[in-house]
Amino acid sequence: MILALDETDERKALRVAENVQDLVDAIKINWPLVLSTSPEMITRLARLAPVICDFKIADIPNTDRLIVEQVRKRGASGVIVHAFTGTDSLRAAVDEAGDLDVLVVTEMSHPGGQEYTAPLAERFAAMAVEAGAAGIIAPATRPDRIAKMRSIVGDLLILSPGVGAQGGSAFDAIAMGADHVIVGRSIYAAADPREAASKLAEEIGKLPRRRSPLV
Ligand code: OMP
Repeated sequence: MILALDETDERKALRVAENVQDLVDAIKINWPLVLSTSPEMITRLARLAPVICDFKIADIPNTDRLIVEQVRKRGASGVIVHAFTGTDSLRAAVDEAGDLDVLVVTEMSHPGGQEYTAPLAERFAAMAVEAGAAGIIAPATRPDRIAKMRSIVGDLLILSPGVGAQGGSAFDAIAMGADHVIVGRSIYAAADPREAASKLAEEIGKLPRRRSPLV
């Protein structure tokens, strides 16, 4: 399980991260928390758990490369990148990544994800394999699509957001082939984040583990 820490109050964010660090495989940080605090938050969280920078990088190859370089220098373990910018941009990100896991967005989990990302998701998944990415992001809100993506990416990691607040189920996502679920509001906005994370861990624990934890 990966915590999506989109909490914008710095103290609350750190409190949640400290409370659940032993229950999660990684912490994902996105623009809301980076912009409400500072990029230093990446390094601070990396002392608690592996950090994935969800910057959904989508630019020309040189800019992608420069962003990935900064993410790596901050001590992150993974970075999320879009594929729609093309093979050259994706390759630039992977080439710069070194030990950093590049995770490629395929089909997005929200309803709008069906408009533009879903029709191209299979190509994005194939691009991730060809570019040498570590894994992909596929929607827990449409678990059948996780199974489809698994058939394309083989042993690559599949991280699956959309659990809880967006209506997806952690159990179904893992059962359909995800390695990790990404969970935000259902944990950090819960009255008791640790209890919420424990319940999810228990739910996932009922399934055989596909592989060892991220990083
Ligand atoms: P909750 O809906 O609060 O659990 O948060 C989900 C997290 O996953 C957020 O940080 C989203 O930005 C992220 N996410 C999606 O929800 N859908 C996607 O298709 C892709 C992502 C992502 O790349 O992590």
